[in-house]
Amino acid sequence: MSSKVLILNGPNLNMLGTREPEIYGAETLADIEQACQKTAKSLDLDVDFRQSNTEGELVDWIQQAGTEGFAGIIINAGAYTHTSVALLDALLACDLPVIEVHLSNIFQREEFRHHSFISKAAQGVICGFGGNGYKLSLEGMAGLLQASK
Ligand code: CA2
Repeated sequence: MSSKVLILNGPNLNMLGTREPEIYGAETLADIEQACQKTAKSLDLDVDFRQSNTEGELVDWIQQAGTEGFAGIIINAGAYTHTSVALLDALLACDLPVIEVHLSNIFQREEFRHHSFISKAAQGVICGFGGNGYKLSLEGMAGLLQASK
């Protein structure tokens, strides 16, 4: 049976492709989801791809991930990356492998983006590869899940 991976996207990521293509690329979130579905298939993974602008909804999804049968979480928490102890606590408690992904290289940007609250809960962090970072995250997750079998 394929392992199920939950891919979570935080605030404003639904706006991708409409502004700031020089930072985030020209792809829409729907384009990224489509590429993730394709990559997941090739890795024998099932992907559930979600986006929310609400911190509490992201916390709820993380809390429910275990009982919903997910084997791992990939998360681009958007700006909550730099502010949210609530997301960190939920990720630490979820007992699943977590990979943090960012489209942009957050370390090349403003100082306030250099710190991530959620990295402490992540097995790995991928940033700066645009939408391709999601594909790299899925490959990383497939490796982690294979190694834990
Ligand atoms: O680089 C990333 O993936 C970020 O997580 C994206 C967040 C940003 O706050 C993080 O520092 C880094 C912002 C996503 C918002 O993207 C937009 C794209 C187009 C138009 C408006 C927002």
